[in-house]
Amino acid sequence: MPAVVIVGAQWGDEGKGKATDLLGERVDYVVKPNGGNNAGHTVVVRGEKFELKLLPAGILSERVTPVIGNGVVVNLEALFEEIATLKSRGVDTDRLRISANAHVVASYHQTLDKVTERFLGKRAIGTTGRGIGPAYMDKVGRLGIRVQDLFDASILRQKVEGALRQKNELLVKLYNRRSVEVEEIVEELLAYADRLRPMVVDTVEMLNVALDRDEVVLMEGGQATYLDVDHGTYPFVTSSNPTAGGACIGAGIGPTRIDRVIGIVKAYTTRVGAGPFPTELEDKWGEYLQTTGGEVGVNTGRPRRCGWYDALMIRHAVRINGFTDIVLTKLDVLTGIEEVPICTGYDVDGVIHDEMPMTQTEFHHATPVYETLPGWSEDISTCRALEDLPENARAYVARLEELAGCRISAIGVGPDREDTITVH
Ligand code: 2SA
Ligand code: GDP
Ligand code: MG
Repeated sequence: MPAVVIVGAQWGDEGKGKATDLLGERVDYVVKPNGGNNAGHTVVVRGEKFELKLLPAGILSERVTPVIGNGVVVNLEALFEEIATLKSRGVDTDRLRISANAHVVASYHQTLDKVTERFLGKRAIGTTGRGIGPAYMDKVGRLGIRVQDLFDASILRQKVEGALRQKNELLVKLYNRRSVEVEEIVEELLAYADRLRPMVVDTVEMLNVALDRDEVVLMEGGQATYLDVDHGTYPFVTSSNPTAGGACIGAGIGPTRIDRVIGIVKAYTTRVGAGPFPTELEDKWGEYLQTTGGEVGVNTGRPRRCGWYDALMIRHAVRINGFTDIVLTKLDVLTGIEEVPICTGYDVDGVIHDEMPMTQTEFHHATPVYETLPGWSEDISTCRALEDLPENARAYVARLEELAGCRISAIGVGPDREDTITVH
């Protein structure tokens, strides 16, 4: 298996971190292709909990080279803070490599993220406030600062000048904020240049040479399919492409080198931030999933909105990403629910849809049509084979597989590395 992609199939927090960590034992490189320190992965290794924000989960596997790809936006303060925290817990972070083409998130990006959200008021996206959107806007608008710019002070100064000319107009005239000085930003960024230098390489060459040697490269998508700026619930999305195609771009690996695309699917649905969510539960069951599943944002501490499994979303995600298989996570959270609903259709103003509707307005107005399966009450956290699962849990998994049109190759039954069923 030369190149493998991991993608979240819903709105994030499906358990991509744990899936990457599990595969980490068999891979040589783990690349983060998109996003920044808006991501949040909780990985539990033999009872010890690690929370990763900017770094790829592969950093926890000793034999893996973790890579921050060109498609990532890097907040340098957050980077060195996370490195220091991991180091203090005995994790070797010296293997980390960063693309020279990755963009930098500067303090003005964070300011802009926060003031824009405030300005939007009721229409706010509910971003993580980490400056991700403004940094990607600058990248596409050709006003971005790249990691390599930190190694040439005069180029850096020119680029910061160019970016701030436009930002200060916005900050002062529209948002009534103070203007940002060029030297302040140049100093802020240059302070990291010497420490950054040894980690920065041509990651595209490094990864493609590794693939030529038959080494295994895993691309670990941040966020998820329905937060994708093209395929997600726009405008309630992040500003990158967390889908499988985006992984190729963000890592510089061609699609022909990929032979496995793994979709990470939670056994129910969650979302942080604003935006439509047809199966959202605002009753005791929503609270039940939130509490039992420990559904709280890793980065921002926001409670995640919770709802039942939505089969239309997953089938569509299988298509967008070309999943070869699915890892189903958090099945254990459904234990004890007498009847488990699965959304198999949407009622949009009296019209029944059995596939994702074409327009956002229809999605906003969708009322879920449920099919209900009998639940199970047995503790499944110690199950390690499909045969160990109670019959009703097996039937639930089989129905999800059928509705998705894609094989389920592993099932999560608890947060620890070991709490996994591999399906043969
Ligand atoms: P942004 O900050 O511009 O990327 O926000 C835009 C939308 O994308 C959502 N988003 C996320 N959704 C789920 N998990 C994410 N990571 C953290 C976690 C989130 C946290 O793993 O828990 O700590 O709150 C993540 N990152 C971005 C965001 O909620 C907006 O809807
Ligand atoms: P990511 O952003 O996709 O990596 O997911 P997060 O780490 O933000 O959220 C997933 C949460 O579920 C984490 O707290 C994991 O430790 C936990 N988790 C992952 N898989 C399982 C599972 O199968 N069962 C349970 N109970 N928890 C899990
Ligand atoms: Mg997360």
